[in-house]
Amino acid sequence: MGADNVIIEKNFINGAWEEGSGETIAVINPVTEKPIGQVGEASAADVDRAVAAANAAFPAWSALTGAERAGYMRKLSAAIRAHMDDLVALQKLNCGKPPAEAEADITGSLECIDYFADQAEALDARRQQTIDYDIPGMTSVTRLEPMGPAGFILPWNFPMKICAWKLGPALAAGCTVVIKPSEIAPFTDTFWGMAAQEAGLPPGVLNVVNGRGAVTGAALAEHPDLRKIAFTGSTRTGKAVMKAATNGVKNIGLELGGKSPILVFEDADLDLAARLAAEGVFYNAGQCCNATCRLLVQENIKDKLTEKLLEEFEKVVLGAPDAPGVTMGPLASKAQYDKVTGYLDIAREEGLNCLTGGRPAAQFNSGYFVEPALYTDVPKDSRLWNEEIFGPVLCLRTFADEAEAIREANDTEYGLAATIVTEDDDRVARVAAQLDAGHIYTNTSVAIPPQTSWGGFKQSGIGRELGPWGLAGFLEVKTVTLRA
Ligand code: TXE
Repeated sequence: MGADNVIIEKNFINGAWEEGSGETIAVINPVTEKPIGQVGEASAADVDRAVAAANAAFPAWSALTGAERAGYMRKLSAAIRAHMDDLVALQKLNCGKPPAEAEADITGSLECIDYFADQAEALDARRQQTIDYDIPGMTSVTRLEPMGPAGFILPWNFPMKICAWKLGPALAAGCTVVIKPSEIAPFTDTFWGMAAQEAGLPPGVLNVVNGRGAVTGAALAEHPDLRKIAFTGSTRTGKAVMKAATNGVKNIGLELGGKSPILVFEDADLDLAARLAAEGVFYNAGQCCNATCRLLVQENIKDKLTEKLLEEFEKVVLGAPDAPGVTMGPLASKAQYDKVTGYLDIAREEGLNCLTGGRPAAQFNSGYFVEPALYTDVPKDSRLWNEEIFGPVLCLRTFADEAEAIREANDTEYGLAATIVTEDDDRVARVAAQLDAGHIYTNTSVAIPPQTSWGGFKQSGIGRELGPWGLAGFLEVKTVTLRA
């Protein structure tokens, strides 16, 4: 593996690399629109063997102490560190991310594995705890046990980091895993197999199966011998995965779409507000589940904020990852480009008020580039206001007062994140308490430290990743009640 012109990725099953027995899938560079490599698709039979390997490795892996597993996990992150340059290069090539964004996906995954290595060590002390109650003749202790072999179905927007959000807690808890990377961005996630080899992980603890969702993903989601499926992707596919996971009554973690509001109140620092709204929808070309794509502004500051926003839009430099001064890359795939430009067409049909952008970028000979767009006074029933676009598209509406701001922010089937911009701490407390979202940011950018929680209300998902909640997502609670 490496950032060569033609990359051929295999599947990593039971500690060995093998060709997939399914079709060959081309992987495309979103800047050139040309293939940069291929993966051999894992068939249902290949998935079967990967799941069998994860099951065979489970008893010994789960019997290790947390500290022993932490030792392996630190070697895993050392392997990533040792290949940092290659991984950043792959990320740029496969996802079109500018250098800082490409690097952030890799360093974010390292930080997450290191954090959960600490959690694995800490788990030894709290694996068994006495329950505090007073019933004569009875006493109880709880034991935390690993759930069992787990399957991950992964997206393409932050491939390594989102895998680490699942892999860290799973390995820390004592679970073995089968990873299915996105077929759009499979290279850096296939690297986990190489990292496992370098870290000396026992065969079968970490397996990687490449392929399309309908083939490899579906085989994993419905496999009866997995105990958990952790999925990040669209709400539509999440529902299909949830249905498939009823086979074997698997535990599920779903991190799905978002349509996250940013609420700017009249007392806000408007330079900060404009920067946060723009940054939150420009990062990764808007392909973030927590993109600040629904801007709610108090009506008396709308004009001033719009002026400042336009200045932020003018600063954007679109281009290939290594072109000078680039701040925004292309969309990751043809499918995503078609989806986003489709919404720009819908905006024209709906007659939306477009202040800038709203069309594909004309200055490139190839690549999935889209000019960032700002729409104002977007009607409440507009599809652009209600549906996840996953591109650099910012929609703005105004509100009269705090109650209306909260009502409008919550008026969505999603509930992943929300941002509040105000200088009033009492307002922060009041509004944060009433917003239906899994992570609320106030006067800050939408970073996701591994110590915090990640996951959504409503149709943004089920369960929480990261922090102690992420670890709990891979643990079963067993209570042992004894005669005292
Ligand atoms: O997602 P899918 P896509 C959203 C975003 C984006 C849209 C579509 O709005 O525009 O989803 O992206 C696998 N059984 N997000 O089509 O289909 C697939 O192979 C099992 C939000 O890429 O959800 C891939 O590995 N697996 C998001 C994974 O599911 C299946 C990140 C995600 O693909 C499957 C990405 C099936 N039937 C997209 N069908 C976020 N929350 O950050 C597909 N897959």
